[in-house]
Amino acid sequence: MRELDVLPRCEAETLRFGEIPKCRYAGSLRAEIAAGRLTPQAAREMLETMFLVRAFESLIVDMKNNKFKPAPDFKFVGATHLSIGQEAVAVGVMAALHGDDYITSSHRGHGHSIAKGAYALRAMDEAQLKNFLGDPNASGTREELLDRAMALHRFKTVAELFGKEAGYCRGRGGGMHIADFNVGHLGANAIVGGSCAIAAGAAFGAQRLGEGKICVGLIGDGATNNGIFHEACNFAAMEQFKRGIPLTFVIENNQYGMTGQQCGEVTGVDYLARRGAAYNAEMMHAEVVDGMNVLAVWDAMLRAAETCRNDQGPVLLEALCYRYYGHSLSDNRTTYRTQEEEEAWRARDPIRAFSREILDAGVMTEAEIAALEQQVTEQMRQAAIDAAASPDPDPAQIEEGLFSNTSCEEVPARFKSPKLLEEPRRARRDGQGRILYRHAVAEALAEEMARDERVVFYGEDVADYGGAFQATVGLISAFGRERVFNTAISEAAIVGTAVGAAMVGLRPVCEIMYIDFMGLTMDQTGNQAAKVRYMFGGKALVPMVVRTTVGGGKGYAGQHSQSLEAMCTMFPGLKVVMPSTAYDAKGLLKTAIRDNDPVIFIEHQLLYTEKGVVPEEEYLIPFGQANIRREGKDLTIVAYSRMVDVALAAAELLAAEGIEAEVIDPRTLIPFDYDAVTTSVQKTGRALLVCQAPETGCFAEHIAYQVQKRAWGSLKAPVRIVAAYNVPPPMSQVLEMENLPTPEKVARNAREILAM
Ligand SMILES: Cc1ncc(C[n+]2csc(CCOP(=O)(O)OP(=O)(O)O)c2C)c(N)n1
Ligand SMILES: [Mg+2]
Repeated sequence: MRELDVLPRCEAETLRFGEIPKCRYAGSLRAEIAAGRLTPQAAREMLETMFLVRAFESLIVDMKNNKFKPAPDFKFVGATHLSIGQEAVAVGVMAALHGDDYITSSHRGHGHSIAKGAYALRAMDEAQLKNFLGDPNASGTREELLDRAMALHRFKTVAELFGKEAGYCRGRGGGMHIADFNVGHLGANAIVGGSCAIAAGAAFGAQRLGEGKICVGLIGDGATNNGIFHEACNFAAMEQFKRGIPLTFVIENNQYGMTGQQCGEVTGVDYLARRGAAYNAEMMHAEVVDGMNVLAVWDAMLRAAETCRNDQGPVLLEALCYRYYGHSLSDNRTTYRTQEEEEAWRARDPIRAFSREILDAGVMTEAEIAALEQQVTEQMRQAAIDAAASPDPDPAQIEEGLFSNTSCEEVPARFKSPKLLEEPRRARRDGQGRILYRHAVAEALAEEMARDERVVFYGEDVADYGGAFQATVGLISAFGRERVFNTAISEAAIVGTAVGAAMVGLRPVCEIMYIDFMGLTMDQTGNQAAKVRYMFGGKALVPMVVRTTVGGGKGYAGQHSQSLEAMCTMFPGLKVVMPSTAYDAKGLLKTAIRDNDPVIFIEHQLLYTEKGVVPEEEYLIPFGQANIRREGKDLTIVAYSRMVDVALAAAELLAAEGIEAEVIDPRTLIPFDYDAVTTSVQKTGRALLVCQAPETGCFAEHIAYQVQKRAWGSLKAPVRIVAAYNVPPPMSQVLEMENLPTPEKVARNAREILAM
């Protein structure tokens, strides 16, 4: 039972909101140096980093205009989302962070990546710099090592822009999807808003892992209108988190989405910081900052970071800034904004403004500033020349890095002995050693949570209630609300936060009540969970599990009865599991939780109350190993999840007629045990595939193709699929039964292909 009662509270009153500070920073470099908050060296580094960002992006402009060619026959391809004009935001934020804090970034993220890398390197000791250089025996002073590391950082950044093997993501991501996990950069995201829940999950994960790190989610003004932003803000501000999540969203408000104007057109608010009022009584400590002033951004971010480190987050900063160029270089920006507007912002140019501060504070002379700019420009050009000459990725390695194919064999000592409120419950075995499928699910979770403190479990109604299907009853009493908690009805945030939390080292298991609701998560599932490893160069581990369920047969109709597993199998990078028995459910779920890759674990609602023998001793079932449920020589029936029972019943009917069907349950769809199916079809010569999804686009179509590819010479008849009709699941019992495969239907199809 929860600690808090919800009593009636209907007395008359006026709800009030607090104040949101706007552009309150009144400092100067001279004053910051005098106060000891900044050193002259730190100021030089701020200027140098802004020059670096601008030099990198000016290079892109020059390459696009053919004013600069890093190699004689070089042709620049790829996105050109430039942040020229916005450098103070990237640099002010990164200058205020610790080297190992996390960030997420956007499609306009060159500046974030360059500045994050530069500041992380500056914070590294000699051993860390040598590690970054990939040369443990590197010689030289720390200054020399840092110079070399900065040169490598520039090179790896440009190499990624060019899609080269030496780039940060081995040319799999490019400039729009750049990440460097070595320095806490969890990735730029070309899905507008796509990173919001990842940032919230990373902050949540970092807090739970107790490493003192925070996460900054850098997003555009346009991203704040996307649902995932709101879900992520709500997730981060949930009151049940007794400690505030160490998350700061920095909205880089450059006034436009692509061309849609934040103020006066596509939102109803003058300042996006106002949105903080929607999420908690602290209004997420919202603040509007002058994003053209690097010191103002740095000051606000320092305070935000402190708030986060004191467990008082989340924080919402809106930095007002301006994108000098169009959305990309193919947008000449003349149709939607005036020259006067551009000039007014350019007059507040962040680099020129900070150069004036530097002069005024006596940190550098005008000549020194000019020389620094010149030096940085030349360094960038040299990086481009070197990158252009470096090798492309090897086409033979195109598949490399998709999965880590590793699992957690040994739990680090720190997480080995979780604090338990009580011993996790074991289901009572019946006389034959059987328990319910749903109890097998709960046992797997309980065992893995007791094994490894990094395993947390959350979703809608999973805590006190134990989930819509009662599959997780009892977990909260054993593990407490720190590790088992309800979320809001925010499917996208449930999956997205799991991605972020997994990327920083937690091992989240989350629940999406019905697979029908996976549609609401598809960006987080297909564009994020599935891609963060491969797209970022095969480096991330994403040890997360999404548990979800399929139904059918209960009269729940179109939006609660679909079999959408093919919606998950179509994204390379996800493993997809569909257990058909209690034994498999337990062994496979335990494997899924230990797996270091993202797993979509699909349970069947009608199997929850089916019993199966489940040993009390620990066991795991490896992925990619089919189970031959019945041997036979006449035809091969492949079925998964509840359809295995249908196939077995069909095999019984056929056996009565003297037909021996072999029934294979692949158990995991990705990876799929092609060998088991191929070997069987080579023996029987006939393949019948059963699934309860509509025929068009179902996973059985993929199996059919693979059977034909691998066992063509053995086939005596066309491969046949028994699937649902191409209609949404109807409610009427008569129609629903007609729609679903039955033993009779499977047996009839078997007879037909045997007659061919
Ligand atoms: C979900 C999604 N919708 C649309 C796009 C196309 N698109 C790319 S950038 C962009 C504008 C984003 O605006 P904002 O968040 O303010 O970032 P900015 O480009 O201004 O940095 C749009 C619409 C996309 N990439 N992703
Ligand atoms: Mg914008």
